[in-house]
Amino acid sequence: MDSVKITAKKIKALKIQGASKVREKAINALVSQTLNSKQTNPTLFRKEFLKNAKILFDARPTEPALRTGIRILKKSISGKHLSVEQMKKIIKKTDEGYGLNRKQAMKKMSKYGAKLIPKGSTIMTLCHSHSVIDVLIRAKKNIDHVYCLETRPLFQGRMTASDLSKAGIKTTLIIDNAASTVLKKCDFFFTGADALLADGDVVNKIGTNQISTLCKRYDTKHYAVTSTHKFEPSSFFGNDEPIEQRALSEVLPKKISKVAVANPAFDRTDSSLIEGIICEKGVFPPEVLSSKLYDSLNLDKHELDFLKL
Ligand code: RUB
Repeated sequence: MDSVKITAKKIKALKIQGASKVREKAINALVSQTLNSKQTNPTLFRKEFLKNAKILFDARPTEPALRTGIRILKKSISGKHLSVEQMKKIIKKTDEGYGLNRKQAMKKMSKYGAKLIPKGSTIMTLCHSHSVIDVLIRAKKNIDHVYCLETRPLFQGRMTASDLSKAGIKTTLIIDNAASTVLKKCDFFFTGADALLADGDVVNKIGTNQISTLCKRYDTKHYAVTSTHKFEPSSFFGNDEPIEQRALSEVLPKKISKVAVANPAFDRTDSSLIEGIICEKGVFPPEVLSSKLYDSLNLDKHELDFLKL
C-alpha cells in the first residue's frame, strides 16, 4: 500500500486519475497510514490524521468525491473523549462500511445508465471516467459504436478506448477537434463528473461543456454518470468550485516566445444542457437531483467550517 505522500504524488501526476479512483486510492492510503500510526496520544493522533488528510484533500483542487470521503472519516472520530484505539476501530469500521456503500453505488449507477441505452446506439465520450466505462460495458450488447475523444493534453481518451475495445465494444478514437463531424450520428454523449453543484451544473474534464453545447444542436442527449458523493455541499452557500489549473508544459513542452499558455483541467456545463444525471439513486434532471440532495443533507451554514477540513 502506498503512503499518503506517494499517493498524493501519483494523484497530482495523474497516475491515479478519475474522481472515483482518486477518492478510492486516497482513502485507502489515509486509512492504512492512520491504522498504522505509532501515536498513543489522542490529540496528536487526530493531528496526524488531519495532516495526512489535508495532503490528500489538496492533491487535486476539483474533487468533491475525495473531500466527501475524507469528511466522512473525519466526522467518524469527532467524538471528544475517544482513545487512540477507539478511533482506530471507528476508522476501520467506517471505512469498511463506506467502501461497501461505494461499490453498491457504482453497481446501481451502471444499472440505471445501461437501461437508457437502446439497441443500435452510437455514443460519444471523453476523458477516462470509470463510471461511464461501467455503464457502457454493462450495455455493450446494445452499443453499435463508441467514439472516444482523445482528450488533450494528457490523452485519457486513449485509456477509455482501450478499456472499451478490450470489453468487445466497437471503438474509434478521434481527435478532440473532430467531435462535431461524428456527434451528428451519436445518440448519446456520456460523461463522468468531478463535481455536482447546487444549481445543477456539472464540472467535468475540459471540453465537456463545448460538446454538451453542440449536443443541443445535433439532438444528442448528454448524460452525466456520477455518484452523489461528488456533490459539493458548500455550493449551496455560494462557494464556487475551483477549477484546477495544470502545468503549462502539458500543453506546450517548449515555450514559444511571448505566447501565453493556459491549461484549465475542467469546465462547468450548464444544467440546462444536461438531459439527466445518472446516479445511485436513479436518473434525474440536474436541478431535481440537487434539490433532493439539499433536502437530504439538512445543511446548516455553521457546517461550512467543517466542510473545509
Ligand atoms: C477525469 C474526469 C472524469 C471524472 C469522473 O479527469 O474528468 O470524467 O473524474 O471520473 P482526470 P470517474 O483524468 O483529470 O482525473 O467516473 O472515474 O469518477
